[in-house]
Amino acid sequence: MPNRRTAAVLHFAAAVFLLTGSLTAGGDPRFDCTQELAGASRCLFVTFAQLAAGGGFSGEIIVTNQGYEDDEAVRLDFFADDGTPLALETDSGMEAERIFPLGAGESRIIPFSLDSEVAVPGYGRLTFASSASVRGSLLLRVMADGSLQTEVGVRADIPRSSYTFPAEVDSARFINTGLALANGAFQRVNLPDPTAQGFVISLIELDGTVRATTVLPLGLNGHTSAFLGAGSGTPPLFPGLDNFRGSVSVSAAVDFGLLALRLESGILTSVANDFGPVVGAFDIRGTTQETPEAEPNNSVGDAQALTLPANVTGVIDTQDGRDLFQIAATQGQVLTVYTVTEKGVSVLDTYLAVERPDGIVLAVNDQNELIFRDDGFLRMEIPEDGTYILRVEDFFFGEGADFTYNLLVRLDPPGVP
Ligand SMILES: [Ca+2]
Ligand SMILES: [Ca+2]
Ligand SMILES: [Ca+2]
Repeated sequence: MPNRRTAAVLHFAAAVFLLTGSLTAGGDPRFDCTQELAGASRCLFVTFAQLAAGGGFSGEIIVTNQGYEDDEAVRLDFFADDGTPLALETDSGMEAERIFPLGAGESRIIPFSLDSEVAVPGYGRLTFASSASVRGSLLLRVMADGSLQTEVGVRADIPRSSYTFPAEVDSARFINTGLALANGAFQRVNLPDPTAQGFVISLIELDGTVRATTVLPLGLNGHTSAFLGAGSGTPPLFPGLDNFRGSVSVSAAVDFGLLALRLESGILTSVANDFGPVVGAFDIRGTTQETPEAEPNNSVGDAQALTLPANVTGVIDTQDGRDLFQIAATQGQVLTVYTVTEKGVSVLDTYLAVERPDGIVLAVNDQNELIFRDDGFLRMEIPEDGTYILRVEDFFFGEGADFTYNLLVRLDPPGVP
C-alpha cells in the first residue's frame, strides 16, 4: 500500500498524463506531410493519449517499423495539455519533437523524463508514411521514494471516433476509473478538420442500460484526463458516483485518442480499451416505430425532415445513390445516429455523415467497429443551434434494391436518459 504522499503524486499525475499532437509544416526539410510516397499521402498518425514526466513519472517510447518499406522520416511529437509542444529530457537532450529514419524491421527506443517535482502531463503523436507500417508502444513508470510504484504499457492507437472500456468505481475500496483524451490535430484526407469538440461519455450498466451521460469539452489539440467518480484529485465526471461496474462508451464527432486508466489504492494502471461504441445500449428499434423514407431525398434542399426519435427504413436504390435527412437540434444536445443492415438481406455497406446545410462535414463514419458489421455509428455533441443533415450512402457508391437499411436517430440531453 503506498503512503499518502505517493498516492497524492499518483493522483495528480493521473490527472495529467496522454500522447498526440499538431504538425507544423515545413519545420524540417526531411519531413513533409504533403509529400507523396509510393502514390499515397505520407502521413498516418498514431497517438499515445496520455503520458507524463516529472514528479516520479518517466518512460520510453518504442517505435517499430513492422513493415517491409523503409520510412525515411518518422516523427515523434510530445504535446502539453493545451496542445503546445512539450519539451522532455531524452537521450538527445531536451526536445519536443524528433524526426528519424526507420528502416523496415527496425525499432527505436526514445527514453523521456523531466527534472521536475511535479508531474507534467501531455500526449504524444507518431507520424509516419502511409506506405510504412510504423507502430509505437509506451512504457510509463512511476517512482516514489526511490522505489518503483507501477509500470504501464500502452499501445499507440490509430485515432477513432468511438471507444469502449470496462470500468469500476467503488469509493469504499478506493477504486476509480478514468480516461485521458487527446484531441490532436491529426491531418487526414477526406475527413472533417480537427476542431474543439465535446466528448460524449456514457456509463453503461452490466444489463446494457445507460446509467448516465456527460459531455466533456476539449479544445483543438488539447489533452485532459478525468475520473468517473470522486476522490482522485480532479472533479469527477459523474458527481456522486461512488459505485459502478459496467462499460464506458466514449464518442466524438472527429477522431481522437483515448487511454482508460484505473486507480486502485493509490496505484495507477491502464485498462485495455476496445474500438467502437456499445451500440446496443443506444438501440431504439424496440421502442420506435419504423417509418419509410420519402424520395426524393438526394439533395440538401430535398432532405427529409425527421421527427425524433426516428427509425427510418430506406434503400439506396438506382434512382439516387444517397439518402439525406434533416433534423433540428440545439447546442449541447447529444446526437446519436447509426445504421443497421440485415445480414444476408442487405448488401449495403453504409457510410454515414453529419453535415451542416452549407455542406461543411462535421462527422463521418464508415464502420462502427463491431466485428463483421459494415454499419456506421456517430455520437456527438451538437455544437450550435441549427439544422443538421444526415447522409447515408454506400461506401463503394453501390446502389440497388437490396441496399436496404434502417437509420436510427435520437437526440438526448446529457444526464440520465
Ligand atoms: Ca433511398
Ligand atoms: Ca435518395
Ligand atoms: Ca460501412
